Amino acid sequence: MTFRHLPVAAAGLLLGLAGAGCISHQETIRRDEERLPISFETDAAARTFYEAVEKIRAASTPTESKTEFHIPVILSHKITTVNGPHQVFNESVRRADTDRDGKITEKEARIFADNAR
Ligand SMILES: [Ca+2]
Repeated sequence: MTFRHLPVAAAGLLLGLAGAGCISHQETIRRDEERLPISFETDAAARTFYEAVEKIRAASTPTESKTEFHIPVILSHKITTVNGPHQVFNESVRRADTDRDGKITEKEARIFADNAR
């Protein structure tokens, strides 16, 4: 092999490594949490709260985080974590139940719905 064959040899080595098996791993993890227990003072409070939660859910894009790790040619590792719908519900309960008594009153539901985004 002469000096002018070096680029060809290097390219061949890279192709050989790639052909020998670039380890590629891709995974999606769906993460959710338990729904918080909550009660409602009245049916109207529940209806107002749930309508506001749906409004928030429709307006939000799912939370997603990505972890990527690469060693060129040899290893590629990618993890995507997607948060589930209970997180929106639980965050809504925490925002709406302002006195933390485990019950959403009509007033709390109305204030929450007026500020739902
Ligand atoms: Ca309350």
